[in-house]
Amino acid sequence: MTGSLASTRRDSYLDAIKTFLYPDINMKRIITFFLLLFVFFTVGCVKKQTREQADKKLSVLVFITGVTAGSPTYELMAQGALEFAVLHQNVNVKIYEAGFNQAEWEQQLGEMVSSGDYDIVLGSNPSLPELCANVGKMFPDQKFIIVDAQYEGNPQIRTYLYNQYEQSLFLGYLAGLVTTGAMPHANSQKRIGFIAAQEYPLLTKQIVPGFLDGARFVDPAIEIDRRIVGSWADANKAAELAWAMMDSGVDVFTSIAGGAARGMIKTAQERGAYIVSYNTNEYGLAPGLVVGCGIMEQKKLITEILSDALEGKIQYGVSETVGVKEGYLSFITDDPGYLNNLPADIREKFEIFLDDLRAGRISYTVPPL
Ligand code: RBF
Repeated sequence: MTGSLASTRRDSYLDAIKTFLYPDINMKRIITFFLLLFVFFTVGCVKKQTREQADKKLSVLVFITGVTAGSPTYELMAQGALEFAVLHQNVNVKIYEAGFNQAEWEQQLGEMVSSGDYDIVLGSNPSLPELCANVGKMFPDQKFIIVDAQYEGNPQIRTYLYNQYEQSLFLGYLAGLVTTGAMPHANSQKRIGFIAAQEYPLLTKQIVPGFLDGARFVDPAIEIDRRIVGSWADANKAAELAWAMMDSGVDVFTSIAGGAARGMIKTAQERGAYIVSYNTNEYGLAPGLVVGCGIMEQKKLITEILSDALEGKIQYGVSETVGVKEGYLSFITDDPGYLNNLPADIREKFEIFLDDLRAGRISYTVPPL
């Protein structure tokens, strides 16, 4: 009984397999019908997707407020946008360098925008939103997305501000450890140096104060010597300033000076002083002397912004602040320039501070802009 049941079941399986392998004419028609249906459906879906992607075009003007070379924030923005355009055929990117004459920037921006060729203008500079607001009055459909800036309430402008007070805190803390530490070029004075190209609110209210606050977490007696070059390109002037600062006891420098910073590096190499850098990996610029580099995830932010812009997901009129906790500002600890040139005790103290900062265990108030 059980045996005959099993053989009946086996026979029906065999029949099903035979029908599938050698279908009769009706079965063939049915299979062909479903196969064709499947093919039509798939082709339809792919075509719809391609049409949708082709519909989403984005034309971007990257407006460089200065020149790209020598300014990490601009280099990373331009690279990020160009790489995005390589990966997205429907995205068109034009890089425009406005040069160092700030008095001409607004007019240049107006001329570029007047062509009507660009869906968005992308820039990276704290002074840009005001110029965009002025130009935007004449071109009400133009949209502007500016990073490294804070501006709210204008429906044509979106901004993203890096919390540079936080980067200043940890770079200042490292400078404090260096100037008070036992290192070959460190002297007995507790004096750190800051060379800036020009005064502007982000620098004066957050970056320089953050650098000194960070150093004073190490030792409240540390003093800062801060000087202004008056140019983002004049390396000779920066070299002279650095020379005078070393005469007054500075043994560790930082700078926000674009290409002019090369002069400070030259002096540090000639006389022996240390450097900590903002925003990008500069260990190789003066091996043994550049002992710490922060990193700004500008490329990552630019890529995210362009993805959102392509999807039409940018919210205008608002500003967002991104910093250490959000993962947009950090420090490069895995470079030989850091690992080989700082004593282990300094690195240990510094990394504890970094961890504490990331975990919210350091208490500080970011000064308002
Ligand atoms: N940073 C640069 O690296 N290169 C520049 O040429 C440059 N020009 C600037 C011009 C103005 C008017 C302002 C306000 C800032 C400029 N910055 C420049 C600073 C830059 O936008 C940013 O604040 C710093 O790099 C700190 O992240």
